[in-house]
Amino acid sequence: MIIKKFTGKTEEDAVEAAKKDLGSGVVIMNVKSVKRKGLAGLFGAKQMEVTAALEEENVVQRNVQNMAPAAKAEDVFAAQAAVNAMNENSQNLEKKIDSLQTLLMSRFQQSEAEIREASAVDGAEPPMEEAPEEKEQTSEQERFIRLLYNTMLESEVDEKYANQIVDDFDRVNKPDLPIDYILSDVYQKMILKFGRAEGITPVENSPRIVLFMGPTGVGKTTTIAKIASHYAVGEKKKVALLTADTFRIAAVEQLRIYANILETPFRVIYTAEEVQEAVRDFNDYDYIFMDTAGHSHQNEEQLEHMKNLIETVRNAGECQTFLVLSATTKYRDLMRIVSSYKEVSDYQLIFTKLDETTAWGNLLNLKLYTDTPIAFVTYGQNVPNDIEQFNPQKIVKQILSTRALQQ
Ligand SMILES: Nc1nc2c(ncn2[C@@H]2O[C@H](COP(=O)(O)OP(=O)(O)OP(=O)(O)O)[C@@H](O)[C@H]2O)c(=O)[nH]1
Ligand SMILES: [Mg+2]
Repeated sequence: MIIKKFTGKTEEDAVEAAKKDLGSGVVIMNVKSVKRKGLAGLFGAKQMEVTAALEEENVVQRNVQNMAPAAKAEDVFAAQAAVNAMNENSQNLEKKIDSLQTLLMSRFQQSEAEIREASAVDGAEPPMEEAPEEKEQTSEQERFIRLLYNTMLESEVDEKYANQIVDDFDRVNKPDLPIDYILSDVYQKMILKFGRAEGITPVENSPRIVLFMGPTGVGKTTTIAKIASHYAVGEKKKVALLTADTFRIAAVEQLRIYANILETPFRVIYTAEEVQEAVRDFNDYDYIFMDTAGHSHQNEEQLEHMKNLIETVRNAGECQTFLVLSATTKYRDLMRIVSSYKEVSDYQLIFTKLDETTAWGNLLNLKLYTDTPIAFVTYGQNVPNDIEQFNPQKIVKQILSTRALQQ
């Protein structure tokens, strides 16, 4: 894998530079605003920096195109190792996972000691004692990969995906590969699997309409309040709040209270005409956030209603749709929920209540099951603070260091 940083005046410029250098298969792993180097930086000029990665397969493909078939496996590995060794940014990334490594290594050493103790009690030979060095190494790697695999399962990564990650790794495995390389490789692969969501993007000369849908009680209204507060207070944008949740009076009041606090206009929407009217009336606003009624994925009538509403809103203006899911929901139920939205194309995911679970693997499961990126996560009831843009690095660290391991 190649990991490199690129800078530009805007995020688009930096992404463009990454694509120019690494090709269109590049995946953007991180975006941040940085001070410019040199004198420009002193005067506060900022620029955007993106961290871009190119999957191993792509690197490998580029490097082996002209190699003789017999030499491929070894040479591919050598080429890849060289790329990794030369890549300073890759080393920086590895530094970041130092703490994770320490945690996993101590767990690994502990389980190795347990194996030795058990064999001593049995009076059996310690495993692999007579084996050649290479075999011992291979075995240590296998045990480490199994530890990573079990850790993923503890975080409730679905077996199918945990196997995929481990199998991906096995394809490039080599007997003398150090286990910190294995960890860094698995970590990077998982980050790439998460990809990167578009998030909420502004529209020029018309409002960005953002519609939130999802099951009951997952935190849709609370999440809207957090996001609306970010734009209205943090970014001083013109924000309007709408709700189509007319099923419960309390639901209307909940959003009205937030609208009052944020001093933004608020409207209850009953019909398609009212959607169009609202979009016309708030035409000079930056963002229109729209709440909807939570519903069971088993209620066909409500789902039909939701699909019609989305179509109306999409026809009325520049709409982005977010499906809000709770991380505390079982994976099986999450699969059923997203299946019920299969006719709604082109949405992004928000996961709430990360503070109430250690089943972070569900986020990876859902991303892979739906091929839909995660844009935001929320981790508490506090408005506006308990929300952040989805950060794959952070969640992968959590997946690979379950609470069970930290105890
Ligand atoms: N622990 C935790 N609680 C949350 C989070 N987000 C929302 N909640 C709580 O979940 C409950 C439901 O939140 P709402 O925002 O009303 O959920 P909703 O999806 O709008 O619910 P309906 O409109 O009834 O479908 C409230 O008690 C929120 O405070 C979160 O990230 N963590
Ligand atoms: Mg609600």
